[in-house]
Amino acid sequence: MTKEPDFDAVVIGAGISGLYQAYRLREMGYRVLGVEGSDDIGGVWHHNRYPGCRIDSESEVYGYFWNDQLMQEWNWSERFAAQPEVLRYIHRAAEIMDIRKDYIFDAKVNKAVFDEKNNFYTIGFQQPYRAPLTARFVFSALGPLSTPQMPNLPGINTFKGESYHTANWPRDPNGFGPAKLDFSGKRVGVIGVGSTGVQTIQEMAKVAGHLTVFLRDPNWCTPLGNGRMTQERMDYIKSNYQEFTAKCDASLAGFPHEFIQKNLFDVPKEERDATLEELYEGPGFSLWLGAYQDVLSDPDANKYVSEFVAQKIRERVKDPQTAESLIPKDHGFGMKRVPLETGYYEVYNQENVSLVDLHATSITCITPEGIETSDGLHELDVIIYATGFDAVKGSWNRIDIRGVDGVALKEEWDKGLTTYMGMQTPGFPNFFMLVGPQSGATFCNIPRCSAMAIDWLSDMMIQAKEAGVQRIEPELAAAESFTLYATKLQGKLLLGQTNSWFTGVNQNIPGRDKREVLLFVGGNPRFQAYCNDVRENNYKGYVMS
Ligand code: N01
Repeated sequence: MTKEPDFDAVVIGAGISGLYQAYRLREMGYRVLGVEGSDDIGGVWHHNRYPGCRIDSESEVYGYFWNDQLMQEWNWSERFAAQPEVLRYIHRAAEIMDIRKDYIFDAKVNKAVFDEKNNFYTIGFQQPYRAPLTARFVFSALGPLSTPQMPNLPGINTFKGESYHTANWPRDPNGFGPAKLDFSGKRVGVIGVGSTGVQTIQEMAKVAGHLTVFLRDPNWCTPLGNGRMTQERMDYIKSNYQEFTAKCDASLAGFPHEFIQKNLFDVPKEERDATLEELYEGPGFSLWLGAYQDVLSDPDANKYVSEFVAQKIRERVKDPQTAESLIPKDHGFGMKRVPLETGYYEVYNQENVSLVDLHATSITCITPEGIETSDGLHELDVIIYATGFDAVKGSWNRIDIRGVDGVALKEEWDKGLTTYMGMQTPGFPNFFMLVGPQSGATFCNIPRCSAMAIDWLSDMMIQAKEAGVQRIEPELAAAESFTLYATKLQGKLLLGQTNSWFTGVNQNIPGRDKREVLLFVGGNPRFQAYCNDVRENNYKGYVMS
């Protein structure tokens, strides 16, 4: 005699993906419960409230394309929306889906154990007052960039001033944005120059008495091209959503940029330089995802574009030594996520800003007074850690997830990551990942690509419901074949040969010094084609019972 679970499905996470997945399951007639560790919806947009936080995607393509009502009623105020507006958008979407009532909050999952006899998971919570519950299917929408990572520095807890990690920024208790903290006149230090650090530095330079940027490996940053969204533009977008959707779907990473279908050196120098100039000034990822088709795969083409951007940095930063410190030496353009900026390089020309090149002098420790490097102490009132995340696998690794025979997911992944379309790992029946390792949505405009993955999973769940399926699991051979495909595709791009969160390397986490295939970088069209082929062939590679 088997037991019935408390719920047909549990969705972990109330970010953009989790909310939509919970909504789809409920609309399909599943008894679903959403569980969220935090006190409200919004995921990364709820937590990342640092000053300057905004999307690097064009506002109109960052959203729930499937929700016509929302698409028609929402008016973005900027071409690249700031965090409070994005969070407001998510709140409005939740209202339209009427999804809050299906969630519990302050419910941080710390355990999910598969019960083979009953084909369900027992889910435990960090909060001792929350009793464990059971669910047939688990949809984990944990987010690939949602577990903040502090640096491994001695004395980090001794600092007597204010310190913040950007992903745990204090909130405005009465609004959607950051708490109103006053940095004026203060000595502020920022560690980290990824997308977050760049956005933070730009804002801090405007208000701090003195800003010191602690820079290890610089990134190739290009202009964001932000501006007010005009009503005419918004009207145009609303009447042409289909066109925008189609353009994103056909692109590598779900953005409205397309690679030029020519190799860089096949174009005369004058023309190619003019094109690069135009793309550099273009909005968003114009240069990263819209340049010549071989820039991210051919070392010479990549070198040419890298030199082009290096020259821009030299032109924009007055002090030649500072400019050289800001030019990446360890990777070419586009091999890591390109941060988008607005006046970032000019910040280093300001009197109140100084740069500490950690290749010349390294941080030895944090003291009560500030940050000490091998050159001496930098006295500070505030330290901002823009030091990123335990990316992609991190949020899953923090939950004790057990599959068949009590095997731990983390241990399986430590041996080598194998997934079927980034949605499941063999040996963990009924446990699905949204925007997880090797998912096409992770190297993509996440709202758009995660919705596609959720729609795909939902089709499978409709069929499973009709057939009374209680157990869904990928075959090992199918998962190995998919992972091999993802590995081959990563091998074709130069970013596969670079250490970054894309490839799972994190200097702050012991043992994370080897590259792995964490993302599906073959592009959204290839990923969709793969998933559709599986669906059209009666979910080949799956065992359902
Ligand atoms: O994190 P990161 P992030 N000493 O890992 C430095 C998304 N995002 O939060 O490179 C000194 O990129 C580290 O230095 P190094 C976006 O996908 C999106 O900026 O290891 N430095 C690096 O500079 C992005 O890619 C938006 O040498 C230390 C930085 O910290 C992803 O989030 C906006 C250090 C970490 O950079 C992650 O971005 C913002 C140490 N001990 C972010 N430890 C949107 O627009 C770490 N660093 C949607």
